[in-house]
Amino acid sequence: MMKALEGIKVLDFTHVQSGPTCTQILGWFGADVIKVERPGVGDATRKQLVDKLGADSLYFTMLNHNKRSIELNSKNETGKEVLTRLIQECDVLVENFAPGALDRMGFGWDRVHEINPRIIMASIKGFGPGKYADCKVYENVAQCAGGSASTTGFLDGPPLVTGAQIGDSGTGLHLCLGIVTALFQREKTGLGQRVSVAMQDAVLNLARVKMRDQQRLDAGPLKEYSQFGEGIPFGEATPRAGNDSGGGQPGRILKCKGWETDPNAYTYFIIQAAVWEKVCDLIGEPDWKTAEGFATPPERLDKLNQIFERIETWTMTKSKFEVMDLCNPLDIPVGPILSMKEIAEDNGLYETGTLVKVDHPERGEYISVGCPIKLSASPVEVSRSPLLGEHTLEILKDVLHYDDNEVENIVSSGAVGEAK
Ligand code: CAO
Repeated sequence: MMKALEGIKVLDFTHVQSGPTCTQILGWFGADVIKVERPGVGDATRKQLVDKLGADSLYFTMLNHNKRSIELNSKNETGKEVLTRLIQECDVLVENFAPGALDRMGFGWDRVHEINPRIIMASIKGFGPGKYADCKVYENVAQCAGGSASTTGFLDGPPLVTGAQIGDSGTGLHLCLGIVTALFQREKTGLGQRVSVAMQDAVLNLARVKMRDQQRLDAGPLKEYSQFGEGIPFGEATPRAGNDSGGGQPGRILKCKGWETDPNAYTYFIIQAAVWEKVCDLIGEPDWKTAEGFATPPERLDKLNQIFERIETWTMTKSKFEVMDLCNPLDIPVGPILSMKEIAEDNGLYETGTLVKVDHPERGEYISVGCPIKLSASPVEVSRSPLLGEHTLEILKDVLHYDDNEVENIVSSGAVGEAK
């Protein structure tokens, strides 16, 4: 079956996590993603967090499926010529170098646009224009600068970063949307354009509800935060909300049977107004359905600790899966806290392609996360990440149409390392 982005060629000048997540999605949707890597070195993640000596790390393999790799020194004169030819051939250039690196290479936007006016050039930087524009930025820096860390964690503890890579993968997703939107616009104008996403901006976009709460503070305390029920005054900024729900429906993480020994024997439990009566019956507090101070959502806001403590005495008698089985038929929203081990063992996720098993020549079979976006007419087949320079010759010949003589000259110039 045809793939949505079939025929689109991507010059993938990305490294580490933020850029590679973006180009990996483009590859899953059918684009021909050509990853350009420094000869002999490649993407730094190939050799980071190594678990199998000599093999590309899971860090690299899980971020670089469905790509081809060419080794190319973009600072070598012949390498620059090859890169120019790649820019001519490709529809999209994606990069997440440090600010200014591409200009120093001689391939800033003006030059790239001049070489190929149809190309879309997509960039990730840590910050947008302004006083921090020149900073190099990694995941946790973005989580802090985008407002996520200051609003994550418990009120009496320090700011916390989250395990979900909202700075890197979150920004990659934003960039991906920008690229396909620019491709769509190119259909009408025939012209490429620049797409830029700053990691700070992407995190802030994902933390949008916390900016909502910042402004609501002017109108008084945030009553759905447990802090309100505990009588703790609010300060000037959106506070950390522990495990309180970010929406209008109060929720908490509650202990389940086995919590004393299992760090993940917990459930998330939401007391949605629409199912309050069912919650009361389930936990054995039928009087709360009509009792003064409990019957309506606003009345309950200053009693959330009492209410959730009572619900927890019930959840502690059940496993997190029993809680799910009992609450789901009643439409009470709950969610077991699943460990990565439990997720890795969930057959249903393999059936949908959300988890996949991939074979790799250096490391054997490993589990990867497949494409979370499902298109009914563009099925995703996850293929393994390329070895460093695995497709150098193939790309020089088949994509860039160099003849054998020219390829020999390019190889002997040192521009592509030891071509494979
Ligand atoms: N041939 C020759 N040189 C190459 C090359 C190639 N194929 N690929 C990269 N290089 C060079 C670059 O041109 C750069 O050289 P200069 O410093 O002389 O300009 C050099 O390699 C290093 O590139 P870099 O500065 O991007 O890499 P770094 O490891 O020092 O920094 C990072 C990494 C991620 C902090 C930085 O790239 C950055 O801030 N990127 C934008 C934000 C981002 O994406 N962060 C997410 C990272 S994941 O947490």
